[in-house]
Amino acid sequence: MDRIIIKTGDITKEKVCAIVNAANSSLMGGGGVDGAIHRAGGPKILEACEQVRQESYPEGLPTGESVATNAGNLPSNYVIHTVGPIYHQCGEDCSDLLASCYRKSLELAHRLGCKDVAFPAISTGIYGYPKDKAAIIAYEVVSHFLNENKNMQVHFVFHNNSDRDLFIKAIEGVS
Ligand code: AR6
Repeated sequence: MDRIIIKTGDITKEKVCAIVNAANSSLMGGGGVDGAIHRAGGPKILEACEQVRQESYPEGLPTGESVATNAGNLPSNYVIHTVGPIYHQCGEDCSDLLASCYRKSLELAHRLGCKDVAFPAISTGIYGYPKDKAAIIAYEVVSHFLNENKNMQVHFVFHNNSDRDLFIKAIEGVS
């Protein structure tokens, strides 16, 4: 689909309306893409996350949910924080939870008036989700959403070419 862009790069540099962060339920930052977003975006994002925690999610953001904050110094307008499943903890429920991360982030971006959204490969780093399985879920949810929302565009941003190529190979059978 031509409204899906698959590329290699650093998601913090994406000039889109919203970038998605593979966060953890504390929303207080971490390693991987989460660390990169907070480092590049500066303290305003963390302040907004603290406010979200206090006002809406004192126990933490549940897995599969998404919230939006400002994007601090980043070129995007919003950061949408979502909590992917930890693969070895969720068994059969993992795929639904990962699908929920993509779907709820897209719905939130749409409500914010965004026409383009960039995703990292949620849960495929520290949270251990097999990259090929995660690719198919991500692609299916995004394609379905874009079919219903013709004015939107999605960027899948991979940290390196081998992850990008693995994604392209994994979705060959479903695209
Ligand atoms: N741009 C694009 N992709 C990136 C970037 C970047 N700058 N940096 C890393 N990736 P991970 P998770 C890729 O571990 O598995 C954090 O500590 C990376 O290569 O960031 O959902 C959170 O606080 C991988 O393919 O997220 C949580 O505790 C993908 O992003 C936990 O990690 C996701 O890897 C979340 O783990």
